[in-house]
Amino acid sequence: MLKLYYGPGACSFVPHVGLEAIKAATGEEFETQAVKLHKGEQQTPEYLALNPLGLVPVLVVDGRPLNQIVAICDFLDRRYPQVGLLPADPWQRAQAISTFAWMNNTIHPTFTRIFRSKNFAESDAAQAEIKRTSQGVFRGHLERIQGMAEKAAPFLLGDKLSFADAYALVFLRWAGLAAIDPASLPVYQAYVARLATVPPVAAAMAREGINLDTYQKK
Ligand SMILES: N[C@@H](CCC(=O)N[C@@H](CS)C(=O)NCC(=O)O)C(=O)O
Repeated sequence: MLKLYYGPGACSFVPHVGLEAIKAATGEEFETQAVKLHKGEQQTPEYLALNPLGLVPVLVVDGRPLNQIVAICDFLDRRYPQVGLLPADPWQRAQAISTFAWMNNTIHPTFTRIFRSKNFAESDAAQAEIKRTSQGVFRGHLERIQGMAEKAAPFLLGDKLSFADAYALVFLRWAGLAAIDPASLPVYQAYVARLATVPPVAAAMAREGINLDTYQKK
C-alpha cells in the first residue's frame, strides 16, 4: 500500500501528481495524509519518525517510509515504468533527472530563502537582503523554465507528463507568493494553465485544494 504525506501547495505536489498518473494508468490506489505545515504538524514525534528532517513529502510503501522527492519519484517510476513518468532510454532518462535534480537542489532551495528567510539570517535587514537577492535568482530560474516551456511538446520532456511538469507548476504558484507576477512570464503561465487541466494534475490540485491564483502584489 502506498501512502503520501503532503502539504497543500508544497513540493509534495510532485509525487502527488505521479501517484495520480499511476492510478489513472494502472488502477493502483494510494492513500493521502495532509500535513499542516503552518501548524507545525511536521514536527510531531509521529511525523519525525517518518522523516527525521520534519519535511514533506514522505511516501510510505507497505509500512516503510521513503524521504526525498527525487528518491520517491525514482521509486515510483521504476515500480510503474509503463506510466512513463521518466523516459526509459538511459540517456533521455539521465537528461530528465538532470532537469529534475536542478529543480530540486537549486530552484527549490532558492525559493526557501525567500519564503523562510528567517532561517538564513538574524537581522531584519539581512533577511530582507536575502529575500531580495534570492527573488532575482529565482526569477532567473523561472525564465530558464519559460525557455523550456517554449519548446514544450506539449510537456517539458516531450509527449508525456513527467515530474518536471509538476515541479514547474509548483514553482509558478510559488512565484506568485514571492511577488513575481506570473503574467510577466506569459509562455510559462500559458503552459501551466494547460497543465492544470491534465487529469492527474487537476486531480492532485483538487485534493490539495489549490489553484493557480497565488500572486500577491507587493
Ligand atoms: N529536499 C527535500 C525538500 C523537502 C522540503 O523542503 N519540503 C518543504 C515543503 S516544500 C517542507 O516540508 N517544509 C517544512 C518546514 O520547513 O518546516 C525533498 O526533496 O523532499
